[in-house]
Amino acid sequence: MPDQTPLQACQPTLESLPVTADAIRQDIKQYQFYHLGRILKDCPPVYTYRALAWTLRDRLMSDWMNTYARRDLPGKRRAYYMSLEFLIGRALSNHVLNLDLDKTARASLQDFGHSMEELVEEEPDAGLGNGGLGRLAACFMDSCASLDLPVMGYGIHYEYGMFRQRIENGYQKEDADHWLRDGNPWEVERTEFIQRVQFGGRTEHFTDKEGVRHARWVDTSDVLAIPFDMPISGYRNHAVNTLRLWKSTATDAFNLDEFNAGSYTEAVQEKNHAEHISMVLYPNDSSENGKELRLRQQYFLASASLKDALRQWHAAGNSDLSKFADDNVFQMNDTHPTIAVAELMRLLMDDYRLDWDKAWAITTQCMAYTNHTLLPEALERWSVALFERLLPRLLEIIYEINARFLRTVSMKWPGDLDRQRRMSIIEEGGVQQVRMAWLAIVGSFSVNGVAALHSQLLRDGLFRDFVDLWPDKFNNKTNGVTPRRWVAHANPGMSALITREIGDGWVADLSQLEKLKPLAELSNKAFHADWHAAKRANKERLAALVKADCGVEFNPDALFDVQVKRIHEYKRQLLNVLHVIHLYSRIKKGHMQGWADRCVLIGGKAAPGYAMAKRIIKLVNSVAEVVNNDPDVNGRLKVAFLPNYRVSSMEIIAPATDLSEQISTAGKEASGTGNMKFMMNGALTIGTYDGANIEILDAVGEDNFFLFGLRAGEVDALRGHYQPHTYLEQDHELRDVIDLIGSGHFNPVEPGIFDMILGAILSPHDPWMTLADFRSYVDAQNLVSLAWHDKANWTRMSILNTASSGFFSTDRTMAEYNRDIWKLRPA
Ligand code: 26W
Repeated sequence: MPDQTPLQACQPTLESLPVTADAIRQDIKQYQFYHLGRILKDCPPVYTYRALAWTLRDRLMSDWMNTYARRDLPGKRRAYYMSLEFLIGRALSNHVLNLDLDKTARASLQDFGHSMEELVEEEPDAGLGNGGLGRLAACFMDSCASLDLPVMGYGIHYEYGMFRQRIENGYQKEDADHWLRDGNPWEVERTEFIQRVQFGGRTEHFTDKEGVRHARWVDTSDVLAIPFDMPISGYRNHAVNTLRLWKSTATDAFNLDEFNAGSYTEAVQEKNHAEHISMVLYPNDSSENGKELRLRQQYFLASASLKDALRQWHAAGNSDLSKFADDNVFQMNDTHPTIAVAELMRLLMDDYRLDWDKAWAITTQCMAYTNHTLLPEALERWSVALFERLLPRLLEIIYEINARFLRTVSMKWPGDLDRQRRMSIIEEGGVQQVRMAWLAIVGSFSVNGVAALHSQLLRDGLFRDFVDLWPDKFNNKTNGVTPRRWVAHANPGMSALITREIGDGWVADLSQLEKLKPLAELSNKAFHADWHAAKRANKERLAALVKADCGVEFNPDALFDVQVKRIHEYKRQLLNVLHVIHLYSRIKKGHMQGWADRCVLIGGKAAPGYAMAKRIIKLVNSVAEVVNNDPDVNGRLKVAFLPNYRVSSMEIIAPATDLSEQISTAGKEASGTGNMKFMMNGALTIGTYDGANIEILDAVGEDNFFLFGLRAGEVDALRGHYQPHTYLEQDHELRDVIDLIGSGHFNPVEPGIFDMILGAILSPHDPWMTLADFRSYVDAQNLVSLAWHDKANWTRMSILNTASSGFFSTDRTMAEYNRDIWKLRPA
């Protein structure tokens, strides 16, 4: 409820509804009967879920309004988190936790014949994101609310979220995720704040009465952006922030000519076209595909959000635009929304008639950019021709930004044409392209990476020229995850245990987990036993899920070895599979010295167009099929591929994991955040010196972490003379693994299907250098198995991992963004 106008009509502080079990029960009944038209008896659980969701949303409403009433004052500074992705997952239990209503809500459900657990399962995941970047945005929103920071999220109200993954004959199949089919009980549609977004058309330049030159964008095809607000509750602090998601729709003005000519359906088609913009999330998380609709989405988000932020700022009683940057900051989640730089310039100049210098000063004082990847194929570039057609006025502005910027460059480095070419926002060459990362850097006052190594590599590599020019713009903000969802909610058993020992202050201040350190000592037998029992119960819960979804039996006493994340060559699920095959071949040969029984779980989605990633999934499933059914294995090794990995599955997986696989090629994983979820839940990590693994290693100490593999510098140094065959020659265990795949042992009825995988890892051009790390990985895995045998010491290391994970709370991350970039005052 972020606007003053409706609030002024009501009293300054709105009363909240009663939160007794009776009152809640009464409201659920009310919604179920009077609103949904379902009688109590035999009501399908989905309706009871919806009635409960509305009942709880009602309990958030007064805090939601009051949060904005407190903040909606002139001169109050705010941040806006702009992201094409918010991977929220489910909201019900999150709000229940934040409102401290778990016991009450359970008690209120007696009459309905459904348990809380059943109702929770009725909520579809809000899968409005691909992976790490989208989930990070959701964790950030949670922490901002819990810190009572005035931050609003801006995103897209996708009708279809991340596709659902099915496995058929070992292959990934995609189904549409129509998560909004039955409506979304949490959201509030706010048609009073609709914005109009322009596309196409042409620009006109003219001189006003005072003789000043201006531009206007005319003959455009417009679409409307309707905001849907999702409440983001803070942890027990009565703060409720807003995630505002824009849905596209046609303007009401139908094409009347066509209408009158009897072409009703053609006129309606326009509506269809407009609605496409927010129809579906693009399922690529590492390579841009240059699709026009994607650029439309990006501009749609940027334009609607900036107009809305300007509207809010005016509504709060402000008018002097020279103060706009004092009151507003926009954090851009990767380059996806960075057309916002040019759009804010356009709004300030064309709509508010500011001159270039004033508009540029404002823009560059309120834009901030976060980079999430170093992979060159993920760097967004848009063809100038496409820009010209879709956003002609924005292209003009980008050209002007670039011309002025290149003048700065040439003043600093006169005659250095090569540098100018490298730094130009417009890439010349066959097809001219707009480099969105360069636009973001030039237009922002802050540029950050997401882990210490990542930020360093950006400084030394990709962004080097810009660091030479503006060293103070660049900073690091190591990622985190929210401990509310990822520990308090996902791991109630361990949470109760921690609270019993150190009180519940850790939920809002994760650094307090440090207090567990003394309890890790081996002498604390009782605590150790309870810790182990909590983990064991979580493993049973995961084993049930694996049984149900994969048909594979996991023994909760075995080591649970887990890798879940998007499937990508740089993340090296292949290295994991090579190790699994190696374990299998050890069993076949009877080499059982130091053996530990393992259950290996792999899960993740492959981008639908990424053939190699899809083949890797097939390999995992084929290996699983053979290993799980070979009588020689006899249950000592189990392998499963968990279909449709998503936020709600991670809530079961992380608490049950013993060993977290973080095995990317060094220098390629910007940060990783799954690594943090596992650590918080007491898993040990086997990992490369990459991304936030390095900071995890620092925090927990090298004795409690299984480090292996080349460092980023070594990977770089090896490029150009990488010789995978030398590893084969030196390592007969590696040879056995490769031979086993090559022999067709895992694909007797589909000959040749894994040739492309062997071709990739045996190539001297393999950018991920999988074979270079095989030996050191297997050695580290052998140490894992040895460590697993010493149960007491494993539990000690597990406790130490949780106890050392405080730094990885997004509360800390957000506090750093706020201290260094946003500079907001908690309300
Ligand atoms: C344009 C296609 C596209 C879409 C998404 C390219 C790149 C992306 C993202 C940047 C991919 C992503 O999710 N990156 C991940 O961001 C996480 C949060 O910072 C990091 O923890 C991961 O290491 C990083 O891969």
